[in-house]
Amino acid sequence: MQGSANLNLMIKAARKAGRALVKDFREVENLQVSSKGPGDFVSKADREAERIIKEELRGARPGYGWLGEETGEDAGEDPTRRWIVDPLDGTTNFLHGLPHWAVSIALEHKGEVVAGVVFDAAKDELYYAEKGLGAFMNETRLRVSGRRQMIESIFATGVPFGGKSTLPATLQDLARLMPVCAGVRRFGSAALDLAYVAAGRYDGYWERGIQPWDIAAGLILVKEAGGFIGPVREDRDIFGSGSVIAANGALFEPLCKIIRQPA
Ligand code: 2AM
Ligand code: CA
Ligand code: CA
Ligand code: CA
Repeated sequence: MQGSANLNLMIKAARKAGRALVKDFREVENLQVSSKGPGDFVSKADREAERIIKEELRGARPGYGWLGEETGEDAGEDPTRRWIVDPLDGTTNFLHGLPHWAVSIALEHKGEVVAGVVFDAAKDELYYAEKGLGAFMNETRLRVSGRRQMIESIFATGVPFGGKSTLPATLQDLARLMPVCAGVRRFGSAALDLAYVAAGRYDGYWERGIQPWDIAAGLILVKEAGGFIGPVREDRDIFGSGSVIAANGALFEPLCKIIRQPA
């Protein structure tokens, strides 16, 4: 795919941060880890990766706004464009030596995500998409799965950690969904969950209690791979409600029906 200059810039930043993270991952015992709240960890690797990405992106596009997990929000001169960045999605996996984590970078224009990159550096899988140009993993065009039956399908979610208030609703979702599908996976990286839906590895994904940087890049991957996305509560938007449902076209409605059922 012949991506825009912005997409190429995002890919360059993701690869650079990914290289630094792979080095840290090999010597994970040396990282200074602190906790931002119950079960919510952050390390030198997260902060250094965000620094690298910010330097690349802001160096090239100084006017764009910024929303990053570790450095927060920062308005730019151009109020219509904003980077949304999670430098390391899956920190808990990373710190446990589990090779399932990613760099996530999205570009928003007038409130809509127009480009996204998710880089699984440990597996050298680079996922990227741009509005209207499709979604890719390395050189391969992505397409959501073609499964049509819930009972043949597997779904991913994130089960809230550390006493988050969304736990009871998620447990209820699981009690309703697990008997009628082929399985539910909980791997611990929202960005990769969405990338896997785009790649047709998972048939769908939903999660409650998430932040824009967890999912911004993954959302455009799913859309550009032909999938559907929406919020859990139909009267709210995805970022505002911090909830998302994503699936292929055939399974989106059946999945929504289960997740949107009132308590
Ligand atoms: P993070 O690694 O960037 O913090 C949604 O499940 C998100 O919650 C994950 O993508 C992850 O993003 C974040 N998260 C933070 N702490 C977590 C934990 N202990 N277990 C699982 N996810 C966690
Ligand atoms: Ca975090
Ligand atoms: Ca995250
Ligand atoms: Ca993170």
